Amino acid sequence: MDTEHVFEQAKKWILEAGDRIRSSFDKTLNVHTKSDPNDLVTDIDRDTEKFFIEKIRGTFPEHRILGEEGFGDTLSDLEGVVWIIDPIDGTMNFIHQQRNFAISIGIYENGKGKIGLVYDIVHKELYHAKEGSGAFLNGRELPKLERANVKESIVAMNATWVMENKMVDHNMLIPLIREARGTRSYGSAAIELVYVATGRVNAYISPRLAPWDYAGGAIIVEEAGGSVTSLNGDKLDMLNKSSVFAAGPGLHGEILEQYLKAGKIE
Ligand code: 2AM
Ligand code: CA
Repeated sequence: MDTEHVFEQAKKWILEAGDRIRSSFDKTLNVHTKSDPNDLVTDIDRDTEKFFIEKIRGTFPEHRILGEEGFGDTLSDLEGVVWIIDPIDGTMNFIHQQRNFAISIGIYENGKGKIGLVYDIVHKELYHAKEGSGAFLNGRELPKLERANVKESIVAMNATWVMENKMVDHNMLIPLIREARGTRSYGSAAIELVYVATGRVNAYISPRLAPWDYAGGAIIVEEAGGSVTSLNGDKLDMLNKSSVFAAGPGLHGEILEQYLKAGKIE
C-alpha cells in the first residue's frame, strides 16, 4: 500500500464527509432504532458510510471495507488492505447534543494498523496517525505521553459499567474510581481514545465495543506512546467485538495488574 497516497485520500474524504454532516444540522433527522431502543442510527450515519464506500471502491477497488452500518464487505479475515469505518461514533450525542461525535477510520494492512483518522467535526479537530510517524492533531504532532500514576489520573468510562451488567463484574471498577483523581464520560469511544492520546484523559475503559469504534483511535493512541488492549491485556480484535482499555505508559500496566485483572471479565 502507498500509505501516503491512501492517507491523503482518506483525509480529503473525512473532511468532506464532516462538512456534509455539519450542514445536516439544519435538517430534520430521521432516527431509527437498531438492536434495542437505545441503539440508534440516522440517515446521516448510513449516507456517510455509503459516501466513503463509493469513494474507496472508485479509487482503491482492491481494498475491503468493514463499516458499522453494514454497507461494506463481510469479512472473515484481515488480509490485504481493510478500511474499518464508523461513519458516526457517538450517534446518541449526535442526535441529542450535536457535539461529541466523530468519524473514525482505521486502515489496516494484513492486520497491522497503518493509518488512523478520527475527526471531531464540531470542534474541527482532526486527529491522525501513520504507523511509526507519531500522532497529530490538526497537523501538529502530539507530544509523547508521559508516565502517570492512578492517583493523578482522569479515567474515562461510562456509569453503565458500575451497574449490574452482562459484560463485567460491576464491582471491579469501584476501587479504580475511588483511587483515580476523577472520571469522565464523553459517549464516543473514538473521542475518548484520542483524548487519551492528547492527555486530556489518562485512561479509557469500555467493556463492550466493536472494531469500528476503536480501529482508528487505537492507532492514534499507540503512536502517541500509549497502549490499547482488551480489559484482559490481549491484543485488540479487529473483526469481532472486544472490551477496550487504553492508557499512557506505566499507567496501562498499573491499572491492568492492580485493578482490571482482579475483576471478572466474561
Ligand atoms: P456508536 O455511537 O457508534 O454506536 C458510547 O459509550 C460508545 O460505545 C460509542 O462509541 C458507541 O458507538 C459505542 N457503543 C454503544 N453501544 C454499543 C454496542 N452495543 N456495541 C458496541 N459499541 C457500542
Ligand atoms: Ca456509529
